[in-house]
Amino acid sequence: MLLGLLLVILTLACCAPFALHPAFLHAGWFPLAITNEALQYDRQFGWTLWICGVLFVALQLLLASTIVRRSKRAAAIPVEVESRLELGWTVAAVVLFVAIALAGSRTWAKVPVRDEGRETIEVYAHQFAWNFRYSGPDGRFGRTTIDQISDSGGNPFGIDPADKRGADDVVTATLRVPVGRDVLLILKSRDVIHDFFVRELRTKQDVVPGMEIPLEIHLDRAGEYEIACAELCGLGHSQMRSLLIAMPQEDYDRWKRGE
Ligand SMILES: [Cu+2]
Repeated sequence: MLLGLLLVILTLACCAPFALHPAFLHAGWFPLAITNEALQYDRQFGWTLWICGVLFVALQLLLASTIVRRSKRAAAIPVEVESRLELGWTVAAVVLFVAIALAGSRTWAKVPVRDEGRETIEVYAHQFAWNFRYSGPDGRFGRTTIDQISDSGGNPFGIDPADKRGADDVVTATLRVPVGRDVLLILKSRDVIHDFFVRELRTKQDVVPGMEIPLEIHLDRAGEYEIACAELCGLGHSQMRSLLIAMPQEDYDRWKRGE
């Protein structure tokens, strides 16, 4: 009897932090979602949380009521295995969780990849900073070499001065992107594994040395958002932050021209 009561109290205590949170019902406990994909991830997260929450409460209450009912009987009753019931809920659980997983992977696969009119920006991570490179008016990136890399000399990418295509490349410590346009980020690391994380995008992407990892984003809302490194990458990891500045296309063009 006491065990049943304890189970009910524990179940309610587990639900209380969610139910009592003032923003719970309208998912206002999340940071702003600034892309369509982010909204879809939130929706998926909400569904998963609700389904698991309702099942959790229902099953705990069922367990508690079974314990209470059995405790009222004087003698122990032998347990009969109802194989059809067992099979039923096992199959139901499998179907439910496979459906949740499929819905999640569909959301993930919907992230668009298009080529035309896309702005490509290189993201170069190193201990413990982010750098960003944009092609200039010629629309092409210049060649880079490791021996040209110089943080103090203002050339963190190692742009080779011998390559004319790189003369107009723009390098910054904050990431500026045009609003309303597809942006392809090419993520690279100079040393160890870092992770590009913007919570408003709901996206984390590892940045692995020796690889060029594409990440496409599309922002419809101007604003400034924090970029954090989400991979423990060394002593200065906590300071490895930058800013994502989403700006209207005209402002972006003007900024790129240096006006
Ligand atoms: Cu890092």
